[in-house]
Amino acid sequence: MSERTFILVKPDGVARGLVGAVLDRAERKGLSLKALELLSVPEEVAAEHYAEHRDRPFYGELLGFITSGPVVAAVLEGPRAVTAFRQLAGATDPVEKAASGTIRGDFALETQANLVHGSDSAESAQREIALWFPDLSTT
Ligand code: RTP
Ligand code: MG
Repeated sequence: MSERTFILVKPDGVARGLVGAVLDRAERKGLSLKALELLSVPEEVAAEHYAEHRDRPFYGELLGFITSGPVVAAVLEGPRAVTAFRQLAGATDPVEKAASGTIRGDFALETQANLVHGSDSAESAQREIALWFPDLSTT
């Protein structure tokens, strides 16, 4: 059973030229691209995307960061795609928690500027795909 996940290469990843490295790891894992776009994130999309963190102390800073430069948004598909990409990304804290061999563990130093986002559940993926790629068909 195939599923879809939503991912971002965050502004730090685009600025550092790591888009190819991220997509390369995802594709080599076996996930396939269903949608791909380079864009500046509208404020409303950023706020909605991270709505679950609305009450956290870092929310304002997080919105500032995610809108600070272009991102690459993508939809990936494959068996257990949500978990598969979260494994590739590694834990949120790239130094103390992310294992080496993961994207964050190998390429990032900061908890905020941690290069990538990946949906954390199939429900989140559905919500995020509808938000970022409203025209993408579900078939
Ligand atoms: P993401 O949603 O971006 O895929 O990351 P995640 O699931 O691993 O982590 P989450 O808890 O959802 O946090 C979302 C993003 O907010 C930033 N963050 N900053 N300063 C802090 O303590 C802090 N905690 C989280 C990170 O950019 C994190 O990826
Ligand atoms: Mg998250």
